[in-house]
Parts: sequence; structure tokens; C-alpha cells
Amino acid sequence: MLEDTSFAIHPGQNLATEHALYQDVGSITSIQRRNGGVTFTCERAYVHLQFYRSDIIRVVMDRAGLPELNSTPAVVAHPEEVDFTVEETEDRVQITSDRLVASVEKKSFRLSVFTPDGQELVGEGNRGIGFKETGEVICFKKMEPEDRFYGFGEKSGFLDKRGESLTMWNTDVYAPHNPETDPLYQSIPYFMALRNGRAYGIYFDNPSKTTFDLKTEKETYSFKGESGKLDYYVLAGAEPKDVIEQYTHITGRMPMPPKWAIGYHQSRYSYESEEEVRALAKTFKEKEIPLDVIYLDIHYMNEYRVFTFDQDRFPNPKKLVEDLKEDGIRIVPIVDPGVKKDPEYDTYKNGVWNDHFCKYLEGDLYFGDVWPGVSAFPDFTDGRTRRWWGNLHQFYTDLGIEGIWNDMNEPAVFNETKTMDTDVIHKHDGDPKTHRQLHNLYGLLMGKATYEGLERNLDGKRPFLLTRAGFAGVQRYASVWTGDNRSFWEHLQMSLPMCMNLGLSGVAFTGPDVGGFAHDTNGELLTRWTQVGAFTPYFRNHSAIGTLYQEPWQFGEEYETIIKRYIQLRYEWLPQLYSLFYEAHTSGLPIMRPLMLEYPSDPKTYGLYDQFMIGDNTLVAPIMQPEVTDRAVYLPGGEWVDYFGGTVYEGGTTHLVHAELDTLPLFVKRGTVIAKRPSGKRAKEEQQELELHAYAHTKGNYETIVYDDDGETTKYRRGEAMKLGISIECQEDQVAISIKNELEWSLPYKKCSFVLHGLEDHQKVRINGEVQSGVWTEQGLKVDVTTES
Ligand code: MIG
Repeated sequence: MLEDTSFAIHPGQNLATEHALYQDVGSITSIQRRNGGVTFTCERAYVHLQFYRSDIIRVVMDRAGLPELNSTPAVVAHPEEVDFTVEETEDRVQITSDRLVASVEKKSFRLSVFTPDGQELVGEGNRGIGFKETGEVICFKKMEPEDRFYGFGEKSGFLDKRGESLTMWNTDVYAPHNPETDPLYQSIPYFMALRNGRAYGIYFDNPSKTTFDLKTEKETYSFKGESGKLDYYVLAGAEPKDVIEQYTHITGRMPMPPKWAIGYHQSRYSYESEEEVRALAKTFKEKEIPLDVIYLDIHYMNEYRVFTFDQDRFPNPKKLVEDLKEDGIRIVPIVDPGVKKDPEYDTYKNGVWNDHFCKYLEGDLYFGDVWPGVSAFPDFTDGRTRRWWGNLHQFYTDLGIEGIWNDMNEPAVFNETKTMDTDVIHKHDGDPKTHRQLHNLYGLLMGKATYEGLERNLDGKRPFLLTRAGFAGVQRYASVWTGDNRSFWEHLQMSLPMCMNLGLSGVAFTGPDVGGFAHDTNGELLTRWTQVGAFTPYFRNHSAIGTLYQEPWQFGEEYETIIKRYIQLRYEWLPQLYSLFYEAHTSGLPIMRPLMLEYPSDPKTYGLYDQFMIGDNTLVAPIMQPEVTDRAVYLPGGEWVDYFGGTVYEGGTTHLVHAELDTLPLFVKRGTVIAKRPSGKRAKEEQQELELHAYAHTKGNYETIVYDDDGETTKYRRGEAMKLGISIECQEDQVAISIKNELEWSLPYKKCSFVLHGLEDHQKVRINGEVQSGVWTEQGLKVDVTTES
């Protein structure tokens, strides 16, 4: 292809001059209060500012008339009533709520946004809003030298995206991902900017090809859409965590996953037969390596027809699913959107007959080549088709299947453009638009159709969905894995900032293919990768056809033992992780966090991409190079305990830490608490024991919530859940813990204890006011507690 040759750097490309081709909306001629906001009539367009909340303001531009206030399916929030004032001076209009001040310059409609105490968040660019006759829209903003940029969904490269230009156009990229591979499978036209500890966010609600340009000009950045509206939300922060809360208020938060979805998963393209799957499950069982899911990749189907099983390879899927479930293992099959063109195949026949597939405006079906050969593609923009597709999943749920894996839903097509023709028309619930205008919604809406279909068929059980493609709001339906990585150390390194930026973009439930998908892994890489995987929210080992098999035991006992240990560690930490999933469900905050999210005032954290936090008190600094057993670890403010060795490290500085192959550098902050199970075995009894590990300190307070519920039904939505409010107050002479069940639900544990690490001799332990004696164990003082429910 030409773009892969030197033709791509043909002389005569100039980004900066391209910006000059936009027309400006012109100066404001009148203003009017309307729809919970203010409409500005400008010389060449209309711009409407609308409050969604007092800390979220939306900006919509339309050239033709008063902007319509409809949104893409990414947006689930409704505008709230907000008290605001409008003041007009000769050259500006100022709109004030209790959380932000929006200031509009009249001469050329430029918008800046301030905190109530007058600190600038969003600054005006050297230009404002522009458009081209071709339908492109653009918006310019000021970029200060110290501004950092995070988010943008699924992107390769480092954590901070300043100096880059990022494009949103869902794309299947099998070619090795490198730091400039862009775009990838997910499009989340959103970012968070950080300036000296203060943050704001921009969400650009446009599903066509959009580009965020943080490189072409020194003091200005821009975001533009190839078609559609200029429609963006300013999220007024002013802390990074506030921005995520605001962004996920607009685009939604993840439901609680079933517990089995956050255990260890094993996959391969493909486990090709029932015997192979049974043998695999048996090996896990014999070796006592905990496992929750086995995936079925495309070979399970009859010639790649979705909603079928190959009779020879999988003669009795129902029995297979049943038997495996008995051992606590679920089957998750892959479902691609392409439906094989075959008039005797029901899904195809009924889809055509009932007009569910994408067509050209003139009425011809669109066909593209994918695994099944010539295929038609459901039009997920139509609610009627989403329902049809969702209901088809009864085929799987009748077999006892509770989770689905969506792949190729960019949609990927084997052709030059890698996707559907852009002039295909989508029904879009009565507002037809071309694929060019809606491309980035395809994966999201396939996810919506699938998740809701599963929900309807699962009778109160929580579904699990894994997806490759998506758009803003994908977190409401699916977990996201980062696509076709390779078994390269560099790809292990790259997976950290990738997942952290997804997390900052509202997608908490994310992880890469552990061990690497393409290319051959090896024992050392798989071991180091599994150590990281034990702490990434989504934890699946997956590898490609033709590569070495990479199940935990494939590289000999030395590696197997360590890999097993870390998979068990995952299970020990499940109560902590599950509580963090609950936080993601309620506030949108990611589980896997860059340090800047917890320490936004510490500039040392701004670029840190090779270590991460789990929640607000655990720090993971993996080794990600071959034959390396030492690394620099930056520990932010506070004191940190080495989880395995017990050494206490001073924060606010960098330490050289030693870690042989069997050790993941892992640190817990002193003065805080984590919730665990006593062992990583999967037996029922183990799950009925809760251990709360307090890392004693001599000063400071900490509060947290330990959450639990039945782990598989939707009853938690009605309050059938446990919320243990735990607070710990450390002083010179005592550690005072209070623990309180905040809901009525009775505790699901037979036993609950506190383990106090690093207690000083002279420190007493109080729990809910009473001095405790406890028993000294290897780990520290152990106190059994009974909590009132
Ligand atoms: O590129 O279904 O990213 O995880 O194993 C082939 C086969 C299509 C791509 C997915 C990969 C999956 C593979 N699929």
C-alpha cells in the first residue's frame, strides 16, 4: 500500500497551513437565554451553551440554524436545572454557575472557562470555532507550556499525549503496534488536561473521524471532526478525579461485573475441539491453577457462521458448558458481526428478509469479506435490529453461556480501507446517516445489542461482554482488551500507559492479552506479564494461531510455579479488586490508575508510565525487560511497605528495588487497609473468609469501603450488598480502627479478621473503641472481628 512506502512523505504536506482554511463563526450579533443555557447568534453560525450540571457545560455549533440538542448514543445524562447568571459587557459575555465561569469573547466567539475563584481552566486559542464548506468542524484552545494531556481512550505510546496528533477511527490493526500506531480499535474523543495539579476535561461528542492535534502549533491545540456537529462538553474539574466523575456522568459507568469475569481467563486462537477444551480444563484442575473462563475463538463455529457450533469439533456444547461449570469454569464464545451470505443459513436469511443488514441508500445490501467469506453486517444503529441481534443470543444462553466476546466490530473488513464503505447508509433510528458519519458507533452499538440481549436472556444474572471496538460509553456494556499485541517486552511496557489512559477515559475494565497475542512468547516474558496481569482489571492469557502455546505450564516448572503463584495472588486480592470495581461502578474511577490521578500536585508523577496504582494505596512497579532484576521505583508522598519483603520505604523519592523473577515489586501505603482472602485457592470455604490487612503507621487517617455482594445476580441494585465502611486512625501509641456495615445485608463471611502489619511495640490496637489483644502471626497481629450487620 502507498501509505507504507516513502510516498507517504511526499513533499507538499503542511498541517499548519491546513488550519488556515477554516472559516470562523464570526462575531456575536445577539444572545438569548434558551434551554437551560444561552444561544449566541454569530455572523456565520449559531452556538449554544448548555449546562448539564453546574460543573459541566456543553457547547454546540450549527451553521444552518438554532443547534438541535440531540446527542450520540454515548451520552446518557440529561441536563439538570442549573442556576446561572449572564452578564454582558462591551466585548464579553460571562455565564456563571456555582462551579464554573464561562467567558465568551464577542468579536469571534472564543470561549474560556474558569474556576469560581478565577483560575483559568480552558483558555481561548488564537482562533475559536471554525468550519469548512466540506462539512468539517474544528475548535481551537490555548495550550500552556505546563499542560499535560491524558485519556483519548485506547492509544499506544506514552501516558502524556502532548506533542502528538490523535485520530479517532476504529481500526483493526494486526500490524505490530508501535508508539505511533494510530488509530486503533476504540475511539473515545475525550481527554483530560492537567495544569499544575488542576484538571479539566473535553468530551467531543462526534462519532465521525475526529482528530485531536496537540502538536502542530506551539500555543494552541485543536480538535476537529470530519463531519457532523461541533458538539463538546467542558468538564470543569478541578481535580483529575472530578473530571472522570464528570465524564462518566455524561457517558455512564460500568455495571458490576459477575465475579467470574474478574478472575483468571485462558484463551487461544483457537482451542479447536471439545476434547481440547476438556483437556485444558482438566490440566488447570490437576495443577490447581485457578481458572474462571475458557474462550472459544472462531474455530467453534460451523464455517464461521455466528450462532452455530461445528458438529464435528463440538458435538455437544451444552454438556461441555455444563460439565465445565461444575468445576467453576465458564465458556465464553466469540461473536463477530459479519453474517455469512448463505440463503439457507437462518441468521442470514432472516436478517435479509427482515431488513436488518446495512445497505446502500439505493437499496443494495453491503457485502464485505471477513472470516465466513462474503458477509452482510447488521445495522446496529437501528433499535429494531439491536433487539433482533440481542435475542439471537438465546442460542448461547440456552446452552448455559453467560458471556460473549465481540471481535472485528470496528467493523473490520478484509479490504484496502479495512472497513465498511463509508457511503453505506445507517438507519439510525429514523435519522439516516452514512457510515462515514457514524463509523465509530458500530462497536458500541453492537455491544449494547449484545449486552442487553444477554440481560434479557439471563434471568437476573449479570452478563459479561468483552469487546475489541467501542466508542465513548463502551464501559456501560463491555470490558475492553487492547487487541492484537505481540509477545514483545515492548508490548508489555506499552500496555501500561494504554490501559491507564483507557481507565482515565471511563473504561475501568481493561487489560491486554497477557503473554502477547502474535509472535512467540517465552517463559520469562510470560512470567513477568502474568505478574502484571494479576493486577490489571481484565486478566486473560491469549495467543494467536501458529504461535507457541502459552498456557501457564508451557515453559517448564520453574516458570509454572511462579505463574501459578501470581494467578493465586489475583484470587487473594479479589475482595480488594471487587471493591475497586464497585468504586468504578459508582464513581467511574479506574481500578488501575496512573500516579498522577492520586498525586496531581506531584510533577514527578505526570509522565510516569511504567508503574501504576491499584486504587489509592497500592503501587505496582513491574519488571518489563528480559534478565533484569532491579528497577527504579518512584514512590510518591507517604511511606510504603514492600508487600513481599516488608521493608518500609520513604516516599517522595526514587528507590532501586531488587526483584528476582519470582517477585513483582508491589507496595502498600502505610496507614491504609486492603481487603483479601487468606488464600488463592478457589474452594468455597476460602471465599467465606475475609482478611483486612492494615498497614500500621504512627500518624494519619484513612477511609475506605470494602464491598461485596452475591457476585452473580443483579440484586445488588436493590441494595443486597455489603458495604463495610472502614476507617483507620494511626497515632504514636495506638491504631484505632472503626468498621461498620453500612447496608442491611448480612455479611457473607464465616470469618473476618484484621491483620496488622508493622505495628510498633508500644502501639495498642482498638477496633470500634475496644482494645484488642489478638494473636501474633508471621504477618503481624491478627485479630478476629465480629461486625454488627
Ligand atoms: O485477526 O478471531 O483480535 O483476539 O483471536 C483475527 C481470531 C481475528 C482478532 C482478535 C484476536 C482473535 C482473532 N481475531
